[in-house]
Amino acid sequence: MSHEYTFLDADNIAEYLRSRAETHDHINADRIASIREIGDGNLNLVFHILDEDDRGIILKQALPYVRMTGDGWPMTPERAAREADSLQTHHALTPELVVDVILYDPERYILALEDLSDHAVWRDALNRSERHEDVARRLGEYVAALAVGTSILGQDRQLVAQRIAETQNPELCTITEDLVFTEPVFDTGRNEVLPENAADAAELAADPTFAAAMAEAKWRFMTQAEALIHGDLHTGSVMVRGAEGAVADSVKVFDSEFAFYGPIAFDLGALFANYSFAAARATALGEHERAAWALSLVTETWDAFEREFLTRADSWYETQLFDMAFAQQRIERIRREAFLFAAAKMARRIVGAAKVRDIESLDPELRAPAARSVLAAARALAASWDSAQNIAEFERTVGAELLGA
Ligand code: SR1
Ligand code: MG
Repeated sequence: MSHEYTFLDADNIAEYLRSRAETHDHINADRIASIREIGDGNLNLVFHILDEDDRGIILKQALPYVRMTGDGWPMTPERAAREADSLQTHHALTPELVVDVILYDPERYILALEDLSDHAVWRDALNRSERHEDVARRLGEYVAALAVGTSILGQDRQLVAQRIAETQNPELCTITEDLVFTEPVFDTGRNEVLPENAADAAELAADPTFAAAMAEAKWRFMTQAEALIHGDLHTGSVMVRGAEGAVADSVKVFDSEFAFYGPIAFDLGALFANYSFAAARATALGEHERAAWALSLVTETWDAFEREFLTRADSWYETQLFDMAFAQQRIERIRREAFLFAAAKMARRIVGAAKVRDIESLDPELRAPAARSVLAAARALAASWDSAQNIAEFERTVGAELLGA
């Protein structure tokens, strides 16, 4: 495959920074002290650069293929433009909760981002059995800010129509449609599980209730252009800073290259699924109190989302037909859909191509039962999402499978 732009590497980064005036207040390109490639996601190159005065910057570059698999899986680098646009839009709505974009270079698909190296990726912290409090609440408020601030609830419909057109992201959405909804049911050759979980994966794929739920989830994902959502809001897309066991003193969302106008509940479902992985891991490690804490994050995020959404409903764009009763109805539908999307997200990370370290880094004798419990929880949610009456039902349904004896 031929690539028409130069990839960043340790030998050309100083020259790149010198050529980009926007970065000069953040780093001295003539006094670089270190360059580290820190990308651990599935798609991109990511570098952390420090100068001799300890000032830092992040450079992130989209490759024209999926990094996870190499150039056998081409992928548009235009996703970097989607990421820059969504980060800037979301940052304007909740500046304290979204990483700051210093520059976007559309010719080389490079984002320069504020240095968050004093933060930890939340998934990594969770996997070290650390607790950072109040992160889940802030993420609920973040989702509500996007839900109102980028939709017809908070903006003029002409502007929203224009934004829907500008933020189309079909190639990245197709990844989600395939990996998250279709492939857990219909393996195209990318699925993989431990031999001990082969029967669990087969039962999932043969479960007609699960398949019908995935059809419903995929349809809603593809048709409900509600708000400019993050699109991949797992615990690896969140950075936290602060002492273990204490309230986080900073929370930053990043990595929104999957952003598009989609269902508000998709971001909530992603968070709920990832809290569930943390709970399954804690149970596997015998950390039962921590497992219950991880699952309780679902209610913490939901309550904050609901509170913030309803607060914003008081003064949103149209309050005649879209009154408080309407807002309450939306809330109920979003809650149910979040259960549905969580079911999809839980199953895909167990059987599908891109997995999570919460489960993968467990020893096989712990991993197989943990994976089995997550699949059982996904199936239970898929069977009950449409009749769930309150958020406590998530913890009850999923807890029955994940929290063990
Ligand atoms: C080919 S990309 C695989 C996955 O990585 C991202 O984090 C998304 O979740 C995507 O589905
Ligand atoms: Mg990502």
